[in-house]
Amino acid sequence: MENSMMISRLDGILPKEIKAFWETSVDSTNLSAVRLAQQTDAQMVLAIADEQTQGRGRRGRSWSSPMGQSLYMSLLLKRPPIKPENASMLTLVIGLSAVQCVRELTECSAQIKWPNDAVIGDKKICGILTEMRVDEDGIRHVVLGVGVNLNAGEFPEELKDRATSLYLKTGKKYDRAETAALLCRRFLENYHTFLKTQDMSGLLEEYNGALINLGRQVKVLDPRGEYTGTAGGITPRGELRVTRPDGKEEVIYAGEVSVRGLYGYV
Ligand code: BTX
Repeated sequence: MENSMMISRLDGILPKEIKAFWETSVDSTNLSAVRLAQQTDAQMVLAIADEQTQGRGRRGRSWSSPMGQSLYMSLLLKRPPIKPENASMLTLVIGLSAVQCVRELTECSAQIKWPNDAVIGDKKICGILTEMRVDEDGIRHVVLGVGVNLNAGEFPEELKDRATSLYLKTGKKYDRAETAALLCRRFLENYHTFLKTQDMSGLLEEYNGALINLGRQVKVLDPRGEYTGTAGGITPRGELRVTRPDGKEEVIYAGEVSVRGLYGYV
């Protein structure tokens, strides 16, 4: 069922090249975006829902998405002019956009945990799930799913240690439509910069400036063997530079490995 009151709140604040749908309850907005994209010729489709019953994280994990509390949105790009091998960097582009959005809304010093979580302090404020479908003509679509914890007053026991919301941080409530529109505006600006080179060169400085891992000790969860090192910034291809204790520099690619702080999540 469509939430027409909320969709009207996006009028005039959402970039006009994006066609938006706002539903009450869906399984996952990453899935509903794919369904809704078939109903429109628009090249960019935004699916938002008040609630997700099967909100998804990466690698089969779930994303807590209770009714009306936070922003659950997916931006689908149809046939983006991007080579499939460059598409994973869009995760970093939307991650940067989410951090910019949170900073503008709250003046909180939100940071990026490479590759794409937004954190405040050592707690996750936002998660991103990028999915792509490719066919013989290249990328058919990319779906950039973003969950931003806006007005949640508490989290389930198992998330309390690592999750926070803007409300818990600032004591203020945030408008989901305004947040979605601002995030989309920041994404489009960054996306245009990205398209010029199809890599992170134009966004490198800003991304590295927002990176919580920079200069910190990290544990690299490489399936071929874990190791610790010191994180540098990202490369123009969006890989993280990590220097091992013996001085050897590795560049790590998000699809293969993840990083943790030595004493916790960041
Ligand atoms: P992730 O795999 O990095 O994070 C998932 C993990 O984060 C979970 O296992 C849990 O520990 C923790 N977690 C779950 N819910 C929350 C929450 N609300 N806040 C903080 N931590 C949480 C991150 O995956 C990708 C999440 C993308 C979510 C968006 S929402 C719109 C779109 N639709 C959809 O199904 N997913 C995306």
